[in-house]
Amino acid sequence: MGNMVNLFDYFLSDASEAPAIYFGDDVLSYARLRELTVETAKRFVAAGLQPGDRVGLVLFDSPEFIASFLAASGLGAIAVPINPALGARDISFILGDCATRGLVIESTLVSELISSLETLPHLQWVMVVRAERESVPSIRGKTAVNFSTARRDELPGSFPHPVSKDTPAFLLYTSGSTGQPKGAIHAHGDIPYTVETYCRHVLNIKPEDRIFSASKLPFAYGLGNSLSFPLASRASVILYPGKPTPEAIQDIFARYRPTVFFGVPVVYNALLAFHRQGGRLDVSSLRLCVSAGEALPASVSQAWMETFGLEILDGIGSTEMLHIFISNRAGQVRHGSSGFPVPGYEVKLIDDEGRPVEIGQQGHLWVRGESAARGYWRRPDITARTFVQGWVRTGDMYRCDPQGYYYHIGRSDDCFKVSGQWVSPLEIEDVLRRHERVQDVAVIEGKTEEGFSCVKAVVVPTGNIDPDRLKDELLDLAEESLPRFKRPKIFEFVADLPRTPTGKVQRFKLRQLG
Ligand code: 3UK
Repeated sequence: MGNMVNLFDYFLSDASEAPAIYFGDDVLSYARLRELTVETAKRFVAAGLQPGDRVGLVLFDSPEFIASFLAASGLGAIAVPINPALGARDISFILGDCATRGLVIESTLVSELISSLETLPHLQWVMVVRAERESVPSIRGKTAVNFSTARRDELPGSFPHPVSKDTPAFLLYTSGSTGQPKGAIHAHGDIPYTVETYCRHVLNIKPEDRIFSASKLPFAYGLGNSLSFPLASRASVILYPGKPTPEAIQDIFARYRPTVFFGVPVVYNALLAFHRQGGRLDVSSLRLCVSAGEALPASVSQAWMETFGLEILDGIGSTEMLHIFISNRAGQVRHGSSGFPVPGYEVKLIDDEGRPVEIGQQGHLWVRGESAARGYWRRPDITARTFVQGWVRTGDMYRCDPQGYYYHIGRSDDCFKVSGQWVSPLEIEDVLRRHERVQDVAVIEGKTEEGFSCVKAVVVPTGNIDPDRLKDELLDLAEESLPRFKRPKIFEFVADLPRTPTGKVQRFKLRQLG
């Protein structure tokens, strides 16, 4: 124990006047962030938070999020960031699942949660952030206080709490593509490991960098982008509490002039559409763009390059691995590929029987590296299925070309066979997306009238279209570029595709709709 720095010291020991956070009109220096974090820890002490206790954070991207996260770590407690866009049911499921003792929550979100909070037996106190004056609602059986005026007690003499690299520090809940949320357990050593690997070898962030992530802090991707990487590099981060629409991102680019931008593929696609329709996006401050969360279509990557003269570094990461472990590198981008393994991570592609596949063949992607979660919170069953002999099973199908570049084929459960041959939704989606009236598309397994498997395309068209005509044109496009078994037999036109809060298409939902 104690052979490793607590995350509080890792980030805040060197508290200078350099800017750490841009938030609206505020600029917080490292010294100010340390102060805010210490004050937050004192509030947690007064509320009775003990080492090992869980504390839920239902907060927008803000200085209070970072201060609460690092204050919990400083006290040896376990922070549980929760996406504030989730509904009351999901939020209270998570708070109940890991039996949080305390909760820090936005004032605009607390009222609709009161009745479900009252049913949580382990919850003792709630701190409300950004509450107007003293107006904090009462919650039966709980102590509810205003964060800014909450009582503070002295820090324990042992602050920051001594830890090892394996001491749990935070839980990140993920539902994957299906099922109930499960909490990946991450320890104090995991964040520093992502900083020494992906951040150092791929991003190479300098103190002069200003970072902006359209993906939010409660997700592993956003947590790395907006907390771990800028703060460990003594750079600065721009925090935006609202929805990252193209208009909002345009304003942020113009006002704060970020040098590094992180997004998911749908965000890049929306920014390109916005720019085409005359919205002026000033990217002149950017030196690096990163995409993760789902495969970045080659067409989007190419269009971004042509429009803005900037590469997008696509890379695959996961909640279980905490951040990106296969990535493209600046100057060596292959459109449509996730790149090659990041130093510090080992990957393998294996067939259904666990044997390594030949170069060029697709296989199940497994990964190994020291930022891997220690398991799922109190779920020995699914922990044993995902974490196997030091390896993490990603659930993704990949192939590796002779140059060592990895290509995402799809989720293991998104792939299907037509006429006995494997079909990847992504390849077909890429072809259909070339049509100018296709705004979005997802390919799933359909059934012919005879009950044979076939390709079904669920299409979101742009504007008013004649469905029969669009269908014919899409079939022409498919004929030009795809072998017969990969051409869609069934088309469905819809207004929207179901997506996870992180922007991944939920193909399983489309399959269930039939
Ligand atoms: C998929 C990708 C193709 C893949 C994440 C960066 O997305 C993140 O974590 P999640 O736990 O999802 C993990 C799954 O998402 N995926 C992610 N990136 C890519 N597929 N190309 C990509 N570039 O199925 C993976 O198994 O939500 C991303 C950093 C941290 C993260 N947690």
